[in-house]
Amino acid sequence: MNVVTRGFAGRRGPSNPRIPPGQYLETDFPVLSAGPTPGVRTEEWRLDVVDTDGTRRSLSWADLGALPHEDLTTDIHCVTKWSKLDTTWRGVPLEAVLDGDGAVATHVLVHSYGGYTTNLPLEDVTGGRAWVATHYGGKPLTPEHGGPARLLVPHLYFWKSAKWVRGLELLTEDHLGFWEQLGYHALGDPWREQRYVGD
Ligand SMILES: Nc1nc2c(c(=O)[nH]1)N[C@H]1C(S)=C(S)[C@@H](COP(=O)(O)O)O[C@H]1N2
Ligand SMILES: [Mo]
Repeated sequence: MNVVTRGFAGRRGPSNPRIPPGQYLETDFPVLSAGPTPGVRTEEWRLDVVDTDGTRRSLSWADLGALPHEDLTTDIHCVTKWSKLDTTWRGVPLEAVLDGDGAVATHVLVHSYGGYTTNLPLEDVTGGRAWVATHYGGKPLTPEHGGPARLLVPHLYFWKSAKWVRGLELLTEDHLGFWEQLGYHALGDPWREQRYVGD
């Protein structure tokens, strides 16, 4: 029996256990971009992986397509407080993209077309927790949502899921990205409500 009244739910936040603290359920898919949408054609698209010793591999769209893809359904949580449940994606697990690179790395700074960056601990993008996503909802990613390819790290706030991914810089220390330099949390775990530095 559901004994949670409307008033109780209103004071204590959503009763859905899949909604992290302070978040509300969104059914649309809002677009949040800090700048204009860069138009990147797949023919020119590259993903550079730069290891801690400076060695660089550059993947083309065909290279990415040749890697094993996964279909996944997951919830996403934006720091502006919307959460969206059961979003469906197709992408390449980051481990397959790294292909053994980052053996001594602790962090990765993700670079996007347009200049956006975001930092992540390596352990948060390995172990089947991050993808280079090429499809959303069964269709190729639209440009406003990060097409042709974006990072997808659904267990962290969605600003970590860099759209228009361009490069992965492997590091032996944490270098803050775009929002992180402006005071957002270095990790950004929605379940611990790590929105800003000090949370
Ligand atoms: N390159 C890039 N990636 C980005 C952003 C951005 O401004 N530029 N915004 C981030 C933020 S704050 C969020 S909430 C999500 C939004 O993704 P969406 O527009 O597909 O909803 O993308 C993240 N990735
Ligand atoms: Mo966001």
